[in-house]
Amino acid sequence: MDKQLKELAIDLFEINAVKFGDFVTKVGLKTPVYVDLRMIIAYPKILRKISKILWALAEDDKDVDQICGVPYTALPIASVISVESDIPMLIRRKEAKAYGTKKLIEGSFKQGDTCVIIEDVVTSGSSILETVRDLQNEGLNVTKALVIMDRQQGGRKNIENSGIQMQSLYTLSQLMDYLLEAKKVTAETVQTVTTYLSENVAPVKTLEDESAPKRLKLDFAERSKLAINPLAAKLLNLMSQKETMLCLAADLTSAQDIIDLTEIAGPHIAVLKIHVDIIEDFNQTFIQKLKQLSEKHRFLIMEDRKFGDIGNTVSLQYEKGLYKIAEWADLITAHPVPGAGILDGLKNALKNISGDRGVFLITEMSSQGALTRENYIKESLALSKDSDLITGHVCQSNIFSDPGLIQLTPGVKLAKASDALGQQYNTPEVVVSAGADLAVVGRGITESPDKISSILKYKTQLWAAYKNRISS
Ligand code: 5BU
Repeated sequence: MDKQLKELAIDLFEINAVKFGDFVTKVGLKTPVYVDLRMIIAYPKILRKISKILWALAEDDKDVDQICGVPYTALPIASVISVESDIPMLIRRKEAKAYGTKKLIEGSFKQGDTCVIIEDVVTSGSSILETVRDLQNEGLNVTKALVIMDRQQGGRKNIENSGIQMQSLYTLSQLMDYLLEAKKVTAETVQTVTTYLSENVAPVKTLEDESAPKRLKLDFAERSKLAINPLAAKLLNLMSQKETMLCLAADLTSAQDIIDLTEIAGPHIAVLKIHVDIIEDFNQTFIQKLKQLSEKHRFLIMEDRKFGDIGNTVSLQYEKGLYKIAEWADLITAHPVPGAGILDGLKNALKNISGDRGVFLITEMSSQGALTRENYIKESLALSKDSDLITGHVCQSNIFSDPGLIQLTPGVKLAKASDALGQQYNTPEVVVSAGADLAVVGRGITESPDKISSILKYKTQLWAAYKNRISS
């Protein structure tokens, strides 16, 4: 396969299907590399070769009933695959016909038929997701997308988050490596493309219903009216009034250090997030001081406890013990892994608590190799639909559309980076365009020599990105 891919990479370069320079994509973004596979119909040998190699990716899938190419570039490729594999093909119209049958999907199929999608290039994945939505609406079971080029700009994640497997012949970086090895491009061009890829992430796309109110397009004040959980409503309101999306992760081990930092940060944050079990001199006076500061500066307190046990145990952990978290933490975090029982357990601990409380479900983690994927994400989102305790989800991308829930995204730093223990960072602009409503910043602030100026930097950059998100 590797040898074939190298040869094909050179073929594509030679026929000008991969071009380097200054281009503008169909959505108006600048790019130094343009992949345009439309002209392969002028090269039947290459068309046959690319179709054969692409279909080889699905060789283990014996039970494919239908193949669907995404118009237009992938249609000839899908046709060749269909003819060679003797599997029928479907075409999704871009618009339903105004006359005759008004069918969106052309071809012959029955409910439950499995269908593989064929696409040429994936950037945000939106074309595939639109195709999946229409096929699913017709009762087809879409399992997989076979793609020639993954531009590595977020499309794979968008597609996989919607429960569709994606396999690609090339990532853009692999293609660049092959072309460099064949001396078709210079190391400088490879570097330009690498830098471009690291700085340009496509917007997050989901399978959501286009007619639903758009979480990312509504402002926080509007959204507060749509929230079911009272703390989600309160939080969205205070974010709107204080003009902040900052959740400060005060991961310090001395109570006084946390208080000192909170005194500076209080007016500029929406949430103060702590890990109570790392504080070496924890005591109730510390909690009283925090509470006073939270009232004075109008922020909420989150204990990032990451509850994850059976209902009975989490109920005890939340209410009892040394920390008595339920008494003072407005918000907590919980893993959905035990199932719905965890929410019943947490609710049970609130029997004697008069104030409002909220839970952020940890639906997707920020660390490298996190196991929170596909079905897990789907199931976690489903849990939140049945509970008024849920304030939102901890996640990395726009995986839910309910405007009354809040997306809390950790792993935020002014420069894209990672730490030595698996944490992965994105910039404020990137996380907000990926759907973050609240951005968790820890060491980006706690390790800064000038804390107030970094607090203000994060606050203003996040807010500018949010303003841009709701207006664009
Ligand atoms: P940092 O210093 O900005 O890396 O701190 C991030 C904080 O967010 C830290 O308190 C983590 O425990 C927390 N966190 C996270 O980083 N990633 C996750 O997926 C979840 C929580 Br859930």
